[in-house]
Amino acid sequence: MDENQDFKSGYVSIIGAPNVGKSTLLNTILGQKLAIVTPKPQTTRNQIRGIVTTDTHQIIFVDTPGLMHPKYPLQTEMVRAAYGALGDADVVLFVIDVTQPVSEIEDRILERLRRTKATTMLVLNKVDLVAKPTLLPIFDDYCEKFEFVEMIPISAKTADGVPLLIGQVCSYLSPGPRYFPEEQLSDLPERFFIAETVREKIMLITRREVPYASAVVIEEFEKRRRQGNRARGEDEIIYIRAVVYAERQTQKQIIIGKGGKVIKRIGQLARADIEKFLDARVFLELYVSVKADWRRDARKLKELGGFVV
Ligand SMILES: Nc1nc2c(ncn2[C@@H]2O[C@H](COP(=O)(O)OP(=O)(O)OP(=O)(O)O)[C@@H](O)[C@H]2O)c(=O)[nH]1
Ligand SMILES: [Mg+2]
Repeated sequence: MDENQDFKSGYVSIIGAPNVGKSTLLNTILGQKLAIVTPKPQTTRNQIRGIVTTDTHQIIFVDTPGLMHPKYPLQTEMVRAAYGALGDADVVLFVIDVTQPVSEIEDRILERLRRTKATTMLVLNKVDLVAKPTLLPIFDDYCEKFEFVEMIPISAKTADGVPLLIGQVCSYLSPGPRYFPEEQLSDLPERFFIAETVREKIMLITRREVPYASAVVIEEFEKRRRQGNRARGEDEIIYIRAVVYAERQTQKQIIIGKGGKVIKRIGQLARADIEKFLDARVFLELYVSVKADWRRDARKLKELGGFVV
């Protein structure tokens, strides 16, 4: 805990419709990839906290699943995780995609925001894709709808406007303690990020229902020394065994691919990212298994653990 009276801290929740760029924004703010990002909606399934600490402040940014009308229990949990992030928030960043028209779900989110006490900012994302004048009617529209303390155009992808956004967030924080040690980037375990990295590659490579029917569980995560070279630190390798769950046998076959081609590619891509993330050499073993209709089954959702808060 920091005793300094000038030190400020707080929780900042990032919420919005699916695919608007919430996870990209979290990663850009942190300067490191923490949350997975794909062009497909409903990529994020739980709250992901990323911590920024400086000499003067500590901000805990909370990325959340994109809000939608839930159709099955996994989605119900996702919506709960997203709205759950409003409870503790000192500041809420309501993110919209300026290339998309306002959706019905966004009006619903605004209704919900009216009932919270948090200071709310509108973040107009993806401005790299549009000409500046197209933003004016969007500002006008949202001005009428809600009393945002700030409306900030950004590109989470290019980082344009992001330093300004962080500065604005800081100006609304109150004096508070340093909740986490200064070098800590997240309160989630490494295993979570490893599972998410594998899931990202599945989401990127597979199509239709398969990305949504996949879950990843890390069964083993162990540091091992390679035999014969015990003296040298670089001979340490991290052994990871992960299981990919599909809902059906046909999906399992798609994830494995002909002669194991697809799962091999998923493994190669994931391993490269995991090695970067852990800054270590990694041996990644992937298995594919079926857990019938796990998205619709509360008990199975719990069993798969780790991906719902
Ligand atoms: N051009 C452009 N693309 C962006 C920007 N921000 C995000 N994207 C892209 O938008 C897509 C969705 O980004 P995500 O960060 O996964 O969006 P999200 O809001 O976290 O999505 P969910 O987790 O599904 O709710 C990805 O293809 C990103 O690369 C931006 O500022 N500019
Ligand atoms: Mg996301």
